[in-house]
Amino acid sequence: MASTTIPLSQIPTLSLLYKLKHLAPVASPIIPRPSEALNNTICLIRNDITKLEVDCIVNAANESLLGGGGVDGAIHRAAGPDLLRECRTLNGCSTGDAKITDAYRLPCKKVIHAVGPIYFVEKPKGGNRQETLLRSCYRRSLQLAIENGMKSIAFAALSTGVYGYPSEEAARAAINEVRAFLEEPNNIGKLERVIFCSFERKDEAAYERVIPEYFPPTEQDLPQSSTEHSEPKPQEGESSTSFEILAAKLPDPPPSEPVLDGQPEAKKQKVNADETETLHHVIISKDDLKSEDDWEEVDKSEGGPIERLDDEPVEVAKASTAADVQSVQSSGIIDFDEPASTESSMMVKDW
Ligand code: AR6
Repeated sequence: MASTTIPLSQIPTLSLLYKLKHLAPVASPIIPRPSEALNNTICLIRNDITKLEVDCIVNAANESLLGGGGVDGAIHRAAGPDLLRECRTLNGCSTGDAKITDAYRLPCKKVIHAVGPIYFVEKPKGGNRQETLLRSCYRRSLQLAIENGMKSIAFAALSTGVYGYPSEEAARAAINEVRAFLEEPNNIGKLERVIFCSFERKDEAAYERVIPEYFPPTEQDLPQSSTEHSEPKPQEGESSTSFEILAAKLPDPPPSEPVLDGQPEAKKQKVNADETETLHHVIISKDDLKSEDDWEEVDKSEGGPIERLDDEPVEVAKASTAADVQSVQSSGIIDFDEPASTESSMMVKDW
C-alpha cells in the first residue's frame, strides 16, 4: 500500500481554492457576508481520508461501531486491529451521534465515529428527520473534537455512500451545520481547520457547487480584476508566478490508485470512451435496512458486488464516469483512477 500521507499544510483552504479558481463565486449566496477567518479554516480535498495528517478524522460508521465497508473499512484496515478492539468497548452508537477513539496506525491522532442516517429509512418518516440526524453527526463530531483538544478535523462525506444520501443534499446539510457551529460564540477560534474530504467526484462536485453559497469569497480571495490573466507573469527578480507558488501548496496527486492493506493492487482503469462507467455497487436486502445487528466481515477482494440472494434486493449503485476521473486528474488536486477500490471487504448481515 502506498504510504504517502498528506500534511495539514498541503490541504487547500477555501481561500486558496478561490484564488486558484478551483472554486467560483455564485451570484446570490445564501450567506452573503464573506468571512476571511472561515475561508481560511474550511478546506476541501478529494483524497483518501486515511492519508490525512490531521488531528482527527470522522468515520462514516454504523450503529455497531464494529467496522464495515466504504470509508469505515478503509479506516479500520489502515488503523489495524487495535481500533476494533477499542470500538468493542464503546457499546455501539445511536444514529446522529458520534464517539471518539485513538487512531493507532493512522497518521491522525484520533478517529471520531459518526453514525449517519440511512436516507431511505429516515426520509419516509417525515419531518426532515434525515437532515436533522445528519446535521447532528457533524455537530457532535465538532463538539467531540473540541472537547478532546483537537485543532483540525477532516470529515468523510457521511451517509453519501451505502446509506444513500444524495450528494448535494448531504453537502448542504454538512456545510450549513458546520458554518452555524463555527460561528457560535463559544466555538469561535477553537478549530483551526475543518476539512471536507470527499472521495468520489460526485461528492467533490457537490461541495464545489454548495460551498460558495455558504462561504462566499472575500475580496482578497478573488483575482484582482476579471481582465487579469489567470496566470500572472513573474515580477522582476521572481522565479515563479504567484499562481505557481499557490498551486505548489496543493497536495501532490497520489502516484497510483490507493490500495489498502490486504487488497491486491488494482488495475489501472482504461478511460478512452467518455461513456465508460466505473460502477461500484452493493446489493443489500430491504430487511438489511431495518437493523444492523449481527454483522460479520466477509472478504470482497475479488472486487465483485456483495449480493444477498433474497427476494427484492435493493441495489445501491455509485457510478463515476471516465470524464469524472479525467477531470479530477487534470485539476491537479488529486489523481485517482478508481477511488472506490477501498471496498475490499464489507460487513454483511448474518442471515
Ligand atoms: N476516504 C474518504 N472517503 C471515502 C473513502 C476513503 N478512503 N472510502 C469511501 N469514501 P460509506 P455511509 C466515501 O458508504 O454512506 C459502512 O459499511 C464514499 O465515497 O463509507 O455513511 C459503515 O459501516 C462516500 O462519499 O458510508 C456503515 O454500515 C462516503 O465516504 C455504512 O457503510 C461515505 O460512504 C455507512 O454508510
